[in-house]
Amino acid sequence: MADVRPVVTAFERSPDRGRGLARDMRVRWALEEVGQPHEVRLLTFEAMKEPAHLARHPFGQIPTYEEGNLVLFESGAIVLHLAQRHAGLLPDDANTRARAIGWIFAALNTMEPPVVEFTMAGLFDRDKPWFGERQPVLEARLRTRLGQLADRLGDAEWLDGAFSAGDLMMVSVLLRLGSSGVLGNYPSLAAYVARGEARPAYQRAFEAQRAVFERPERKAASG
Ligand code: GTB
Repeated sequence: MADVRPVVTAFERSPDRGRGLARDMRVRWALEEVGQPHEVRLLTFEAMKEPAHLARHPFGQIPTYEEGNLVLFESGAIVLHLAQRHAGLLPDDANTRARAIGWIFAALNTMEPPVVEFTMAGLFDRDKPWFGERQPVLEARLRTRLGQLADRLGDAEWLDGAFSAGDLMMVSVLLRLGSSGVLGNYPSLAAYVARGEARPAYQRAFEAQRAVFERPERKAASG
């Protein structure tokens, strides 16, 4: 790739307080896996809604990715782009490669919605009159998918042979369940997530985003 480093956008102050749960983390992780040096542009919530950022991201969100003339939004598209441009995140064999891409979509399209619905309700809807009835429904839907995923993973290390962008995305999605305790009933999935977190590339990406939260100027600003 050219000398100019690609630029990723991330929260200036992530609501997750440095726990690596925002979606820039999966892009940072992919960049570390493929060994691509990069810059991170930190944005306030206000800046995310300004024209300069809306030109990059029609929904005013993070992450975005800039590489020369290319501007991308959607974490899945960015990770897939990186996996296709660099060695290390997709297998060479065409069919295995197609299946790994399938796992990226499964992570984003089949697993992430029930994970997000369940965790968001737990965070923001506890005071709602319908919470007591709704949350068990969301949890049951989530558990159905987790059980199916655990069945498929079995005692394998990764979802389909060697670690791929599909695993990177699946682990990123499951990480959001961390504090809920739900994964406690799925030891093979908990171990799968732990294997992902133990990868040196994940660790480097995690430390980089945590360093943003730990910055002295951020601490001064938040009192
Ligand atoms: N489908 C898009 C993608 O995959 O890139 C979704 C992007 C997205 O949801 N971005 C969020 C955002 O910009 C940040 S990651 N939100 C601001 C806005 O919409 O105005 C979601 C997120 C936020 C916070 C936590 N957390 O605190 O734990 C976790 C995840």
